[in-house]
Amino acid sequence: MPMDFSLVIPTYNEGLNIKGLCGQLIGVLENLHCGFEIIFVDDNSPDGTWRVAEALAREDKRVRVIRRMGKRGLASAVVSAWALCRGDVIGVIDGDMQHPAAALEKMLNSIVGCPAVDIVIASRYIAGSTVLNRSASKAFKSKLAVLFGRIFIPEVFKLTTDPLSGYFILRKKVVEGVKLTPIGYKILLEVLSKGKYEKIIDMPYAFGERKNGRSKAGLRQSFISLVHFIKLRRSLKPRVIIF
Ligand SMILES: Nc1nc2c(ncn2[C@@H]2O[C@H](COP(=O)(O)OP(=O)(O)O)[C@@H](O)[C@H]2O)c(=O)[nH]1
Ligand SMILES: [Mg+2]
Repeated sequence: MPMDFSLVIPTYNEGLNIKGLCGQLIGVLENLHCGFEIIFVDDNSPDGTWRVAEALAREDKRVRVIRRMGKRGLASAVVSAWALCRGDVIGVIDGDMQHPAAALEKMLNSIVGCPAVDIVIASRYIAGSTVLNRSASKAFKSKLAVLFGRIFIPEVFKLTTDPLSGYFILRKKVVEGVKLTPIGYKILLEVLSKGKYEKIIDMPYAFGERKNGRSKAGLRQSFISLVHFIKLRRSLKPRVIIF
């Protein structure tokens, strides 16, 4: 596959998950015969995830680690890692194994084989996708976020079936020279609002269960998402409201 791919994995207390995930990713990416790098960006996790990542990086030169000191935030971690990516296609995947490594094959094939495509989003909400055992409270919070998103930034929410997805790839030029200033979790919204792109594809996949550890997405994150929607509303062109 003629391209270089950089995949970023944001982590916070994922020490028990990343070895298995990294092995799976390397297996999938080696089969695609593309150049690749896997970049862990860890916010100095108390469980020492960065230490596990550094051991993986010592074993394989294609694995890199960024350890951020004194900073927290999924989306800001991803933005700081993307700035250091060498690939012409970049991406993001969670570090808890909810996002199957195998889905990358189709995602990468559809960007490489089609020059018009700039972003490929793994979507939980199209035909062919499955969502495993999501708790009622998570499902409710997600529905609420979609509702608020549709109210505040409808032009962004109609671009894809899963604007809150945390698993996607894009051509680096989409965000090159673009100032991304996300807060909270929803990095894709920032890309869709500010990036330079033409075609987006949604890809079905099997959204799984977290392997080990706990989710960090609590009520606080829901509130931060709401503030993010409002910030994006202000940065986008005003909507014309006709009475
Ligand atoms: N670097 C970094 N990663 C984070 C932070 N918060 C969450 N993550 C990672 O982002 C991914 C998604 O977080 P998770 O807690 O699973 O959210 P959920 O899937 O919405 O429940 C996981 O790999 C987390 O370890 C953070 O503050 N900094
Ligand atoms: Mg998760």
